[in-house]
Amino acid sequence: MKNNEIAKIFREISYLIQLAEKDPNTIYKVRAYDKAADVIENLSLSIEEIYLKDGIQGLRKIPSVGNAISSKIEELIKSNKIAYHEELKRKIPIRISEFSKLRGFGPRTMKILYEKLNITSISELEKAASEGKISKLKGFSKTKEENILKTIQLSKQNKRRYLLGDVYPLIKKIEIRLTSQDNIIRCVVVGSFRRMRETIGDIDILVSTEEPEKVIDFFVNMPEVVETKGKGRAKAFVKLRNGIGVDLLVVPEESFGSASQYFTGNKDHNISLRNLAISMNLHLNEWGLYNKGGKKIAGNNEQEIYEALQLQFIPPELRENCGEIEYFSKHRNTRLELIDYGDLKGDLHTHSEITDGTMSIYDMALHARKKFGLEYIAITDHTKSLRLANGLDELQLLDQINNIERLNDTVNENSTADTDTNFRILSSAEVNILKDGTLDISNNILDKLDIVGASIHSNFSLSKEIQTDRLIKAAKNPSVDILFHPTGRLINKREGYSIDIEKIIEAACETRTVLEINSNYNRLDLRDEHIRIAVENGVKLAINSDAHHPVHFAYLLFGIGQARRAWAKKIDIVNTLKVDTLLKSLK
Ligand code: DGT
Ligand code: CA
Ligand code: CA
Ligand code: ZN
Repeated sequence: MKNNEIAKIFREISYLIQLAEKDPNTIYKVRAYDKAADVIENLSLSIEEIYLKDGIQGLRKIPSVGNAISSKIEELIKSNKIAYHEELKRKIPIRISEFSKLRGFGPRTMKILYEKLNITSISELEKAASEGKISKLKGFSKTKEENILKTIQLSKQNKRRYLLGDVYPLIKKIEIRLTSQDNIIRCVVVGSFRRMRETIGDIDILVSTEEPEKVIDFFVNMPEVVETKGKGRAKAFVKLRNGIGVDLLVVPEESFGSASQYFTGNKDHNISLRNLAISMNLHLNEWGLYNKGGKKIAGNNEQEIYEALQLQFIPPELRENCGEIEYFSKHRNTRLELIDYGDLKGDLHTHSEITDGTMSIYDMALHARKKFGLEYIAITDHTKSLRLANGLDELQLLDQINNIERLNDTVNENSTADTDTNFRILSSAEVNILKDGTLDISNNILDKLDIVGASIHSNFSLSKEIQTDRLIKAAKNPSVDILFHPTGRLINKREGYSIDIEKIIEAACETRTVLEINSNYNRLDLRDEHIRIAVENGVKLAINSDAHHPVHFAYLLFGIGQARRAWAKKIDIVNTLKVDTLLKSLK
């Protein structure tokens, strides 16, 4: 029995106690089960293994696991159930696992619904709500009833999408683990992950092997797997601890290319590609590309499939059916010099501990250079009107310029002979754009900085017209080189302030202001369609991490993926330039 299954049962017990027992002392019991569930869920060692090795004594060494809990665990491992849990379930026949997926149905609400209306399942809840029975209960209203119906609808669609950056490390770990299996010939994570979409619905993994059964067995038994939803001879579908689903597809080696093409998608790209094949008297599916006589003419790798269809290889990020098939068939011999994952030489948006970052300027620089191979970073600490982040005033900013000048010597003194280029810390700031479009630091100070970024951190709800003018005014400011995270959106959390993005792109073009692609995976701002408009209008872009800690330089990967999806070329991105050329190219 896995840790999270044990934890789930303890949580159910806690929930049921709150429904069933009237004794006020039960609160301690409830807390004990909740705490144990938390600890067990986050334990890296397997509870079952601890028990098998050290028995009940071993269990008691786990924090928050005392005599009562440890004997419950023993009971669970030995008999696969806990008598107390079964007894509670008999008393209260509510389907807890259904309600735990719904927001707002804690034990207190459920107790009322159960006692007054005898509701035990979501379908009963839905029925009662649509018959108007819930709004009649004390403490409930018509609005509450409508919200219940809405919540049920949403949970039915179950459209949770995961942020790429939240699942990226986990997916890479699984990909590497599978790739290193002896009986797996090739492995690639396909689907939206390979296309570097900003959010991922589910993970799709493709492997080729001569031992499908063994590979599938290995896959469904990985430690991250909490539930096997389906298992066949050539596929498996599981759920991971964090809730995301994974499809595993197993193909013979000779179909690996066509299958990776098919399962990378997207669906519309596939349909267009298949139609192109048909127009050439060919047939394309996940097993291969076939001619009229049924003979397979390609399938081992993607390259040969695209070639046989008289196309250049189309990078996965571009496979969105947004003109890529037409483009790559017309331009078979010229390369689209897309921005690539190793192309960035610097990062123009980083924070230090002086404001809301967590490391010294020196450490940020050192990590950027040593761990991420960058040649320069701009320290863009916040300015004074952002008090929450200890924003710098004019004098502190001038101080920082001097400090950075000195640090530039230190950084390069300590460098080893194997680094031939000098590292450069640029003095900069993330200046606040005030409500009226002016900045909170005067231009004569800003002009002493190497580079200036400006962004909005307040007054998000102005009208579209005023908000647009506000940003345009900032772009027209001769001291402002870059507009940081231009729309202010947070994926899945916040729409961003309302602006006319085309007008802002126009203003950026006229004033030669750079627009940022903020690589923080919560932002990815600008978004792909806007980047594409910017690129088409000759506006330059900067792909920045907005790092508040050195590990955040890793976010640059997501910004690059975003830029590629939007067809941005290396020459469109200013921080692919060497630092001197970059500084000369700014307005
Ligand atoms: P997601 O999971 O919502 O983030 O997006 P995808 O693109 O990963 O979609 P998913 O997981 O449903 O399917 C993976 C790929 O398999 C998809 O990108 C294209 C291919 N595929 C799935 N269903 C179909 C289909 O009905 N027709 C075609 N041509 N391809 C499909
Ligand atoms: Ca998927
Ligand atoms: Ca899928
Ligand atoms: Zn920032």
